[in-house]
Parts: sequence; structure tokens; C-alpha cells
Amino acid sequence: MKNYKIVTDSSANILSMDQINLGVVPLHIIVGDQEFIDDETLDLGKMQTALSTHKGKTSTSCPNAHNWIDAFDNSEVIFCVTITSGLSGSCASANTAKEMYEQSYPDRKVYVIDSLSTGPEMVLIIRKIVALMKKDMEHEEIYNAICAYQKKSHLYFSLASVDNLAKNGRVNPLVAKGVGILGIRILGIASEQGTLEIKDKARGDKKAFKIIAEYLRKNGYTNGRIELAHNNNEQGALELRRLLIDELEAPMDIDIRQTRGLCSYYAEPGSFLIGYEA
Ligand code: X90
Repeated sequence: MKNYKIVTDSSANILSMDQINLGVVPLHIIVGDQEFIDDETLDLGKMQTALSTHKGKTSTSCPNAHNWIDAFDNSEVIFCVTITSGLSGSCASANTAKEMYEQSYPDRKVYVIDSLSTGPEMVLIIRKIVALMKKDMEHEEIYNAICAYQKKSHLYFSLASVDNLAKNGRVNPLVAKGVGILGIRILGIASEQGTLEIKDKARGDKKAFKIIAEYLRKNGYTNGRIELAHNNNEQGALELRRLLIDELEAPMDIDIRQTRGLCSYYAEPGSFLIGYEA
């Protein structure tokens, strides 16, 4: 059997996964003349302090093709799972990397999966690849099955601010207007095109959580897997998990993760990302 590797970018908020050959390519967060690399060395507290005190422009940057190829690590079969091509160049870089790599090594194969999403939905996709591999499926079959799976996997978000998204042209500035009010949550989904689709607003987490549970119920959630990520609100994430288990009979094994660099920059402190299977 050919040796394989799953390679994702740091927007998935994971550094490793049990018993899996996983590589993570970091995005960068730029705060004035400081550059934070979203890898295992990132000091998240330092980054958040820099962000909250810096007055000038801040931004992010995606990996280039060479960063992806380095992470391929000479493997024979590679599955790349990227942040949405609708908001980042990470997927385009992965596709260039695929072309270069397959040209250099005609007997190797790279599958690029555009998550059209980010964070917890990428974790769902990675878990699915692993589950299919355990069934001894052909790589091509796995790739096709993942494309089909993406119709079932979704992302819902609750954002405490959309400032950084608006300032970097990732969301309509009109949406950002007037949402600076403390406690207001912007609720929405990753659209089919892999962009932000705002659905609702709520005052406070409790109301936001009710709307989230209701949305999942109405949009085909029965008892599939759920993955949660939060930015500096573990207490809130625990409450949300409890609500989803109580009201939607969700499975008990919902993983909760703190967002890492990239997602912490755009899903600002107090925000939640919910990946679920319909
Ligand atoms: O290439 C880069 O510099 C990275 C740009 C990433 C921009 C968007 C990141 C979004 C993070 C925010 C809420 C969820 C949005 C889901 C939309 C598909 C999380």
C-alpha cells in the first residue's frame, strides 16, 4: 500500500490528530511590523494583545505552493484540505503545488479538497477521510466520497465582531455597520460558494445558542457529528454543547477547540464556529 499524508492549513485549528500522518501548513497574521506564524510555536495571547493594542492596519496571508510541497514530505498519496477558495488563496496555492508535485513525480497523486468553509468543518472532512481510509477504499473512491460528503457537512458561526473581516474585504462593510454594540452576535453560515452568508443577529450568547440549535434542527441535523471551536470562550462552548446534546440529541463526543491564529483573527474573541453533519 502507498504511504499517504493528510495536509491541511492552520485554519482547521488543529496541530495533530491521533494515529494520523497529518501535516499543517500555517497562514500568517500580520500586525504592523510583527508577523505571527500560525504553527505550534504561536503565542496566541501575545497575538491577541498585539491585535487589540495596534492602531494601524492588520492582515493575514496564505501559504504559497512551496509551503504546501514541503508539507507533502515526499509522500506518495496526499489529501489536502484547504480553507475556502472563496475567501483565501490557500486553495489556489495547494492546486499549484499539486501540479508541480505530480509533474515531478508522475507516480504520486495529490487530491485537493476545497472545504468551501473553515475550522470545524475542515475537521469533519479530515475525520471522514480517515474513516474511509480505514475501510480500505481506493484513493480515487475516497476523493469522490469526500466530494459527496461535502453536501452533508456544514458550518454555522456566531461572531462577536466582524471588524477584521470587513477591514480585509471578506464581508460587506454594510454588514459590519452598527454591530460594534457590545453583546451583539452576527449569526450565519458558510454559503455554497464558500463565502459568509449572514442569517441573523442576536443579543448575547444565550439567545444566539437557541437560534443555532433551531437552525440546525430546521436544516436537516439529526444526530450526526458536531465539532465546535471558540475564541476565548470555553465556558460558552460547554454551554452550547450541553444545549445541542439536550435539545437536538447530538452525540456526546462533541470536540471543543480553541481557535488558533487564523480563525482567532477573523472570528474575534467571543465567537463560535460550529461544524455539523446534516
Ligand atoms: O488568505 C488569507 O489571508 C486568509 C483569509 C481568510 C478569510 C476568512 C477566514 C474566516 C474565519 C470566520 C467566520 C466563518 C466564515 C465561514 C465562511 C466560509 C472564520
